[in-house]
Amino acid sequence: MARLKKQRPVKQPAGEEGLLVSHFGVAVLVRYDDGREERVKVKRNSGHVVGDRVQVAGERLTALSRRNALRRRDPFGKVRTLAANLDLLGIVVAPRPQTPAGFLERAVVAARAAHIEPFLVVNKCDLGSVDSLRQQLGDDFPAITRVFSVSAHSGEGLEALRQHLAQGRGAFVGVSGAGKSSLLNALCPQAQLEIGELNADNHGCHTTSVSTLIELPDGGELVDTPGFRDFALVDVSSEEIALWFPGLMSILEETPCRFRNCRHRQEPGCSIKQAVDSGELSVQRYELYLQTLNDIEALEQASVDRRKPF
Ligand SMILES: Nc1nc2c(ncn2[C@@H]2O[C@H](COP(=O)(O)OP(=O)(O)OP(=O)(O)O)[C@@H](O)[C@H]2O)c(=O)[nH]1
Ligand SMILES: [Mg+2]
Ligand SMILES: [Zn+2]
Repeated sequence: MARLKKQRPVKQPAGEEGLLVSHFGVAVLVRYDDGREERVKVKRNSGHVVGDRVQVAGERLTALSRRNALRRRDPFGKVRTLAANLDLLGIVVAPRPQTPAGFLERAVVAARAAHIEPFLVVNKCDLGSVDSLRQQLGDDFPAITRVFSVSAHSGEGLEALRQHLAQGRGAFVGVSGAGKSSLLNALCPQAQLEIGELNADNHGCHTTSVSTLIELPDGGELVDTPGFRDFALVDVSSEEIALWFPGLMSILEETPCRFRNCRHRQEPGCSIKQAVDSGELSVQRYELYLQTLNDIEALEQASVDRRKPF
């Protein structure tokens, strides 16, 4: 008779459980469930991010498993995790500084692929030039249920945004200078985050350098993140991308292409190509999709090449 192997007890990480609310590179700030906060040292690039549930035992910090994480690739190709365990992603734009083409689309894809609900925040509504931006976003992102027009300066539109954010844990992303920290301060005056002026070219000055999770007075939590100019995708394969891409997703849901693995370039029976030909999908949107697809395929090919023997 086979002897039953003695089962080893599963080792539980001991310590007090809390939430990682800020990351300073070589230390993190942990908020415990009773509201106390403690700074704990970590190794640089320890992999812990804001939004992680952690256990702290003395100097040792262990991250518990995540439900999701929002990741992007920086211009040097390095994968950056912005925050973990998110319900909502607010993509903040403003008439100035302008948001580069494709930023919104890729941020929406990253959020949807991670099961995070994206929404748009059009900030600086007090500036007269905001109407055309608002109109264009309404046309381009019809599948996004919520577009909030707000002003951190005048307070316009903040009540509706506050109610939306009360649903769970969210994060703001956007280019430097869009007004993410200003909005957080307006939503939660105790936050007292640093604000930076735009430079002479109407660009932000990368004022926020660390992500911080703020508890909102009317419910919900919100992570302020440092601004960046491109949302290059991680976690999304060339096969999946169209399924999440704004404008393409709804067409594919209604009329799937003939081939399940269609990349929507030249394949026969492609409903995306048909939608471009009929004008249902704009050429600019389609080109943004192709550009993003090319980028992802190049990364996939590079990773195949790395695995090849010499
Ligand atoms: N007119 C106007 N200006 C605003 C508004 N919100 C923010 N600003 C200005 O925009 C500039 C940038 O604001 P920040 O809040 O620092 O922008 P940010 O997105 O946090 O920038 P980073 O931390 O660099 O990513 C500041 O000069 C703010 O005063 C607004 O509602 N209206
Ligand atoms: Mg900021
Ligand atoms: Zn197709």
